[in-house]
Amino acid sequence: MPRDPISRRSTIKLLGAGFAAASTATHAAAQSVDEPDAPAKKDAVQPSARDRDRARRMQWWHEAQFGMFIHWGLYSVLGRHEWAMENEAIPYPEYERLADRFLPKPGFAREWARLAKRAGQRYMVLTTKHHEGFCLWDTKTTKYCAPRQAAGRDLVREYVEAARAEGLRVGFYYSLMDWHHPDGAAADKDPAARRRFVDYTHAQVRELMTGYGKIDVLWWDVQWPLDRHEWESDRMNEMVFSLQPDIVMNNRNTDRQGGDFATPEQRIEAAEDRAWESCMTLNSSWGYHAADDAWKTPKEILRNLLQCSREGGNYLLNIGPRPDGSVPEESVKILETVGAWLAKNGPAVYGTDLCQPTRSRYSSFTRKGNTLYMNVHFWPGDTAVICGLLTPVKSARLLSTGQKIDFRQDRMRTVFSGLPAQAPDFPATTIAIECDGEPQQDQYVVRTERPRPETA
Ligand code: JFZ
Repeated sequence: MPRDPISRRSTIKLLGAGFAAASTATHAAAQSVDEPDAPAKKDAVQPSARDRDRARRMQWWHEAQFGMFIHWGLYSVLGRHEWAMENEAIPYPEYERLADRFLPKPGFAREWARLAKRAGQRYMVLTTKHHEGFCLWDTKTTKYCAPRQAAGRDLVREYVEAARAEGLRVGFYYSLMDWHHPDGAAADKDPAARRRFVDYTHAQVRELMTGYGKIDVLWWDVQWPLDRHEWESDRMNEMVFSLQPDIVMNNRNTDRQGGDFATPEQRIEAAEDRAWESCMTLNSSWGYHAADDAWKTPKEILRNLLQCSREGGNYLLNIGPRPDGSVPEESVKILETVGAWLAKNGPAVYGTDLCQPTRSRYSSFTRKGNTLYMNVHFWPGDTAVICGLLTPVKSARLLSTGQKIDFRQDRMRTVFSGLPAQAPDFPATTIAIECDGEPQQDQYVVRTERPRPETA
């Protein structure tokens, strides 16, 4: 069965427009009321006001499509995955001494931001503090932070400035779980410990939300050992929104409920009726892991990006820099390959709508309006075929060169012919197919309606 022809992305946009209109109406109505700020009324409109505002806050994020995740901290010195501290039960004094060797080179953040730009990524999300508890910014809450250790600098500030200099949106990852804080585990059972730990955390988040100008994304992570009520997450989110009215946040501080977007990890899974972002590593670690050679190929990465685009989600792709901030060459190469492809074929990815056609073993489809992008990742040779494309095709061309492509179409098959024997582009070659309406593929017509042989 063809899916709902209205894309989720367009639905989000439509809702956004509707909500914007409703918002204006509510605002006008509120102004005619004597006490527009009366607490009871304000509380009553609060949840829907936040929901209404979501479409506005999320607009840039949907358009951005592709972001850079950066896992970087003391674990980068060890180079054995960001969980090494727990996985190897490294004693605290020994782990803390890693700070002596965490020495970023000048300009590391500009290198990341330029790389993200070349990769076609439009936002960045940096681990301001991972589970290890070491803070990359200048915090008043602890001495266990880069400016007061050997690094001697506010690395978050350098990152924010670098991202802005390249025109990229700025995101902060923040781990609620903290293996270093004395109350980080006791908070679960001991109310006094919890009070201290929650206050510490709220204070850190306030610093991050006040000291660095406009922050575009707050990416919460692991909330162990407390639930959203114990974290006082609703109050924490209100504080964040009061300081950063345009920010978008995931739902990893609210028992995975609510939030602006869902965060399927290491997999692509469209969330129903809400925004989502698939985050993924390039090898199998988030933090620098010197011996992890399980690199994905540029083709795998591009196919993942195309799948996110087709299903209406964002792709947040990770790098794990070394302690000096340098990015492993394998990562650079993959990102540059994908970025070079995007520079020529961007319309097949950015600003796309949900795409109903899926059936092909050599192409990933994406769509914008009535244009179907057939992103051929395993080149079939001089002809390429789509089965059961019901929407009449008006014209076809190679996206990167504009070269016209011959085709013929009937109800069973649309055949693109006269193609080069070898793939003209890598990791995929995109055929832009102009259709007379929103492209729809019937998955079953081929099996049920195709004339069969007269004898078995
Ligand atoms: C967390 C971290 O532990 C990890 O180091 C990394 O930062 C990653 C982005 O987030 O890991 C998780 C969090 C959630 C799940 C799995 C791993 N999950 O819900 O499946």
